[in-house]
Amino acid sequence: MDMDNPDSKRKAPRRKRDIRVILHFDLDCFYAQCIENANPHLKLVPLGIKQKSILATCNYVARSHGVRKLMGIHEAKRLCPDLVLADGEDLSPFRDVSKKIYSLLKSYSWNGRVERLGLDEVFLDVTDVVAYNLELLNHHCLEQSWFCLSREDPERGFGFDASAVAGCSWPLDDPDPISKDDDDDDDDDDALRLRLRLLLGSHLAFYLRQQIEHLGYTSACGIATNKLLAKLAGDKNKPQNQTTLLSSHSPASFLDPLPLSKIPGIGSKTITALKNLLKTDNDDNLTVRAARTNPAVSPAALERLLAGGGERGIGQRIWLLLHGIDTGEVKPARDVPRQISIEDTYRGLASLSHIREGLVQITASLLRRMHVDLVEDDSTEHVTTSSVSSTSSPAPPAATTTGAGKKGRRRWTAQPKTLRLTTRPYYPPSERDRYEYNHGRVSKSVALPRFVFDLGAETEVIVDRLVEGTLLPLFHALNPDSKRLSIGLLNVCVTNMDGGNDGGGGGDIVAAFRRQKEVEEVRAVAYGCLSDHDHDEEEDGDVVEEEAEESDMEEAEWVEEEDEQDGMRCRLCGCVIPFFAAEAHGRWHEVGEG
Ligand code: TTP
Ligand code: MG
Repeated sequence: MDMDNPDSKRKAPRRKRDIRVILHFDLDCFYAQCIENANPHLKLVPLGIKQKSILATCNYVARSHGVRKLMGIHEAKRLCPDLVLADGEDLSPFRDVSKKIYSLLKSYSWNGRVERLGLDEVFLDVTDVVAYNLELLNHHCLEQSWFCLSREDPERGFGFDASAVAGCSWPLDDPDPISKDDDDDDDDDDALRLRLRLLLGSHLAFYLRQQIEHLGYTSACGIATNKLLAKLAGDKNKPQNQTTLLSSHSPASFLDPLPLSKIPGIGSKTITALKNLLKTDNDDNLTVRAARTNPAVSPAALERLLAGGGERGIGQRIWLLLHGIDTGEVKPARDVPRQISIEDTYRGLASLSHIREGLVQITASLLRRMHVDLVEDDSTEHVTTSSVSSTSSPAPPAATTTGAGKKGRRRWTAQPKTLRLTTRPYYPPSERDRYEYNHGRVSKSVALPRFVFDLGAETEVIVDRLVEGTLLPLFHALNPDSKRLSIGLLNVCVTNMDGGNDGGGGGDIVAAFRRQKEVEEVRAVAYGCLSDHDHDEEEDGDVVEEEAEESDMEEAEWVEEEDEQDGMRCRLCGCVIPFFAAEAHGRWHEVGEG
């Protein structure tokens, strides 16, 4: 592109037509549905799922009373005095359901491109399934079509009416895609085929939502040609519905009315920069259209504004997002999480014995979680064969029980290499206004000791050894002044999986949230300076990384909104979250890869 030519800077991006069909599933009021299924009598009453003093979510009966996700309990009770509260602190049941639904969707994928986002969202790239079925369509009898779910078994599938889209579509008044005139040119033929693909995608989505319902869960779904549009389309008709974004219209016209903050991948830094450029303070009203059509906004201008942080090409990336273009692939299904992290918050732990107690509890949960997620029965005894696909790392060594062996042979499917401890001081409510949420949050990472992988050892023994030998020394390194302790958060995380398939890939709207540059900027804002701990590396000897692998972090990163006294914007998803809800929201991101 000619950066100096003003015309070239403002041209709408030219692109090859995206012919993919991407589905984005989002479970309705997920935690609430999990609790309702365990207690069916709660289905008809307003239900809120409580985490500390906020609602992680609430069912749609409660929403009809004005109760909302992330609302303070006090406010929710005021709006709906009959609200029934259920505890949502233990995430295990939600994880279990999440895994079931993910596995179900994965079982329908031919190309293995099935990507989770959080606990209740899944992207599926079904381009191949749809292309196969497009060839099978009998255009003379569309109403009685058959959708094949297996290339091998033609009888595995479902009947459907291919003369109409399943569920809602956008725009509503789209003409029947197959009633176009025969004298259309090639471009129109392509457009027609793409619309048919999306129509087929809508029927597959409908069928899959029914399968999820057989497990007891309702969902929303968006069907479009890329991840960005599929996610946003799904939001159009929630709950219990789906929306297909038909491709005959420019994606920009679909995005135009949305506030910029709704666009995944456009974070608060970009919005602030755009506000400055457009000389407006009101970011609530800053729509995609306002940004896209303003003559001052161009890829080159965006690059100049935003590239200071070192990310080259960011101007073009944002420009494409404003036009609804997202080339990010749906990542191949991962059998292991990227990291496992457990944390708890406290009202100022001041003594080492309490800190030890906290670390023991967290580490025990972490170990339990590792055993659930990373250990499998090895009935085949082909212990050298990894069940996890990995191109870069060798398979982890198989581990077997050396004890009584009652549980049979078990093995690690992946082994994390790094252990990270994070702490944050406690600030009493009276002081909270003075500090950012993450003020004082510090982390330190070391190699995860190998004894953790001994499947024959008693859990308590491993936990004690890890706490005494590794975590407490890390804690002291992070908090050298043991006489003035007041700890508000402890987080223990294992990451850097050996044998895991981390999906890789950049240039993706999800990956965009995690760019190292942004994380570093946030840290600079949040902590001021981290260099206090830089020299610890030598002193500790076994410390291998300082603030290691931040680009890997799944944790929510916060930016306090300068103009927003009662909230802060999460850098991962762009949502403005009230201060009191920030912790739960952060935790929600942290379990996202679980
Ligand atoms: P969402 O999909 O955002 O919410 P939801 O499924 O409850 O409701 P919706 O029908 O609007 O999709 O998040 C999924 C679950 O993640 C939600 O049930 C609770 C949890 N969660 C948190 O714990 N903290 C958060 O900040 C958010 C946004 C969600
Ligand atoms: Mg949901």
